[in-house]
Amino acid sequence: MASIAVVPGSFDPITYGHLDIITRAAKVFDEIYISVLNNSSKRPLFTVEERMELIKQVTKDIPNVKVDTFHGLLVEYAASVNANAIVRGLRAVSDFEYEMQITSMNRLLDKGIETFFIMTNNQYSFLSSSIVKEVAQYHGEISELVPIEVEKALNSKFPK
Ligand code: COD
Repeated sequence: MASIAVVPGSFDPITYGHLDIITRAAKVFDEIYISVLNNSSKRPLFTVEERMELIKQVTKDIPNVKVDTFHGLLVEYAASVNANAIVRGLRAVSDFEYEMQITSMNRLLDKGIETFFIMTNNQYSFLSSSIVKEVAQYHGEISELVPIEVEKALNSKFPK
């Protein structure tokens, strides 16, 4: 049986921290779905389509990656693509509480799915989409935080 994992998230936008987790997960699982949550109650900077397009561009060299979107419950979506695993990244102790909460809820909703955690690369332990957006808004240097495609997209959202 093929091992299929979902890497879910907001990815608003994708950063080198996300990309590191995706690259490492793609070495372990046969197939990876990078799945962007479509949540109408949030006000993201990038549309779902823009976020998916950026993810496609920056993962084009990873053959076993598919880019998708979902709404509603993650476990129901994971079942719909025959995934048997969810992969999440862990940056710091502060992530742990939130991750434990959603993992416990997901296990309550679907006992067949396992969640795997990949510890961040130290280099990216401080990195989040929110922090990148904040720096980009004030035209700070972000080239070490996001791929060039994402940097360009951020610059066009925050013109000088
Ligand atoms: N280093 C390592 N990992 C990182 C880094 C970094 N620098 N930055 C982000 N990550 C990891 C995050 O820890 C996360 O695992 C992943 O990358 C995605 O991060 P985000 O911030 O883009 O996405 P989140 O955390 O907002 O995604 C939340 C979900 C969409 C997964 C969640 O809201 C969800 O499952 N919603 C669906 C509703 C549902 O099923 N609810 C029931 C469970 S409570």
